[in-house]
Amino acid sequence: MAKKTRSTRVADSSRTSRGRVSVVSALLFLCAARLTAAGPFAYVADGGFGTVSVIDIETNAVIATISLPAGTQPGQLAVSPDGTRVYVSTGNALAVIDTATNSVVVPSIPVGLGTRSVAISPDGRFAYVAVQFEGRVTIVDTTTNAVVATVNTGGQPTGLKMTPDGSRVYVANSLSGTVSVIDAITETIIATIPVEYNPQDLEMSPDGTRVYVSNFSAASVSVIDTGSNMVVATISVGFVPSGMDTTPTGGRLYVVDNGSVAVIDTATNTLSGRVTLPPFHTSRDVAIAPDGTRGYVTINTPPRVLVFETASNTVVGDPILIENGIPEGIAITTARDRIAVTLDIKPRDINNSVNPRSNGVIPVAILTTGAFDATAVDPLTVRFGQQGTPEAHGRGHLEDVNGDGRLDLVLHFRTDKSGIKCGDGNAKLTGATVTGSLIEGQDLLLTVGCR
Ligand SMILES: [Ca+2]
Ligand SMILES: [Ca+2]
Ligand SMILES: [Ca+2]
Repeated sequence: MAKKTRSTRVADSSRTSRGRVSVVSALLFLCAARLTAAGPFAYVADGGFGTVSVIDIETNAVIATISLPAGTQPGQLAVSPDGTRVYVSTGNALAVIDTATNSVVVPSIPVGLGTRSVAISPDGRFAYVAVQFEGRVTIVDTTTNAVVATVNTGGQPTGLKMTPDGSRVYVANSLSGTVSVIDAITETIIATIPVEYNPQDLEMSPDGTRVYVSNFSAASVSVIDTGSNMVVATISVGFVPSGMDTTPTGGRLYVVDNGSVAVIDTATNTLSGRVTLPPFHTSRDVAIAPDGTRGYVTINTPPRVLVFETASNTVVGDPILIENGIPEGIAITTARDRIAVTLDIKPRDINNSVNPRSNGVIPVAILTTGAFDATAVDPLTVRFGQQGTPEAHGRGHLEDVNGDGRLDLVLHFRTDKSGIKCGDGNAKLTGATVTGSLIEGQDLLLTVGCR
């Protein structure tokens, strides 16, 4: 938050030109550094235990389980357009997760009773939350994390999406069987469109020309033309349709219904296939990977995420288990680049010897090179070792550890929390810069004192 409140106005011209030089050199750093991809990751809200599970969709492994404040019931979530934040609706509040560290940065922004879908404006400035039992949409300023406006829709709003140009918000009202269209500038309702019984989720085509509404009690999907704000098609699907997602190009719409995921061809607005789920699996929501090749379905009972192939419409691989959970909403981030940084475990020790049984700390330096400025790293974001332990003192210090005249960042990590075991040959570090660029690095080590 500190970086958002920091003033960026620069008065005198000498400082302006210096600012330009540093921007240019920062760009040179980025161009010269090697990049590796991070993600994409699926974030799954677990309504049972108040957690959000993070799945690396390259490997389908659960890489983190994030605990939200006690008593919260995570339901739906949305990723910010830049991929740095996930907003989770938790029952009566909104929580914010930092995707660089997979930690909760804002535990609770109270917005009202019965929070459902969340949408983030294309510029990342505002979060829109459907608040079912208050009959309204609450608008949160993401820089101050404060409620700035509410728009009364009535009719128990559940699903909600914003147009890609950020001009309008479409809201499905479950009780009144309508969709409200909110003008984002005036924050007023400019149209109310009747759909069928009990609309739940609301999706938008990537180009913003179509809105899809799953009518839970009518076993149908309504298609709205956003140019005319009229229903242009109603498509029959299975019983109790709920969560939906489109392919990245918008060619297909996936609708979770009773025992399957219905596949709709959006050019003809017809049912073109089905992904059959195993028996007695209660599905809730679906998200399509950014490359469009796979879909991820959350299953309430038994608690898991199933993966299907969009080419064959069949479930593939093993289920991803969400231990003891009740998976609800799912959202997938796009892949982000990680800058490869140079590490020196135990500066001045050429052997990098580590005793895994030690109760002490391991010093690790992130080196400043021609390609990377280590002083730009935010020490609080850094995690080290197999277990991803944070910096032992919550800060780092700057020191030129290799005598090349450039300041390096020195951090300390508790050996017993690092997860380094006898026989390990290297250790990894991840983190982010103060401007949100992801970093990753590793160095060799030699375990000692193991006999
Ligand atoms: Ca959806
Ligand atoms: Ca060393
Ligand atoms: Ca140095």
